[in-house]
Amino acid sequence: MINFYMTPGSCSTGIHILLEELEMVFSANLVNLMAGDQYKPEFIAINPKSTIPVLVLNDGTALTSFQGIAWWLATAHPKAGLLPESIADQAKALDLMGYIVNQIHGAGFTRIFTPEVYCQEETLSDASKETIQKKGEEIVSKGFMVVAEFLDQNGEYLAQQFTVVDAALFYVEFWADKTQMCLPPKCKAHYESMKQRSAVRQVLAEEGYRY
Ligand SMILES: N[C@@H](CCC(=O)N[C@@H](CS)C(=O)NCC(=O)O)C(=O)O
Repeated sequence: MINFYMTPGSCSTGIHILLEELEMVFSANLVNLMAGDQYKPEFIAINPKSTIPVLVLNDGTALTSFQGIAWWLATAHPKAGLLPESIADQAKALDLMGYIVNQIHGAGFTRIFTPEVYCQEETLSDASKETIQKKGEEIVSKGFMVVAEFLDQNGEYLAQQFTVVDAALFYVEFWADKTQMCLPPKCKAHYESMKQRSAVRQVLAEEGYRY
């Protein structure tokens, strides 16, 4: 049985969506990041990076990054078309997914959610917190503007069809929604269209969100 380590409403939501899109059978393991489950020895034994998402395959291989898992899911299930067809288009898709995961999430939202990580002060002052979060908001806003250029007016998909990159874009759009940030119109359209997909609706319901 494939084991999926996840936290509701986090970046693992994007992988959860891909698992449901593929109608995969898997065991879901909740990791409570707020409680520090990611630093417990039993989790470190699976992923020494102390991050989710993690997908442990049937042979025991642990995949420990959004991009690695998304690539494995798409490549192991070629008929599902979760990556574009040509190698050049696949490379472009991975390029964009890297930008979403590393820049919009890693550099942007991380500053907004955990400003203390970016501060040397023992106790984070309100002013420092605000400065770090403002920088995070700038990174996120620019990131969405860049990504919006890859969407058409309907904002349906980033490539010709639904791919793993749409799941990555969805989780950062979801965070923008939750933090009341403005999305460019094409990203907003993409977000709304993603919420119509049955796999997305199922995942949001399972993770405790109502739409
Ligand atoms: N670049 C990583 C990002 C993973 C990541 O930052 N996950 C966050 C949750 S959204 C996490 O596990 N944070 C726990 C921590 O940093 O303590 C990936 O591709 O999976």
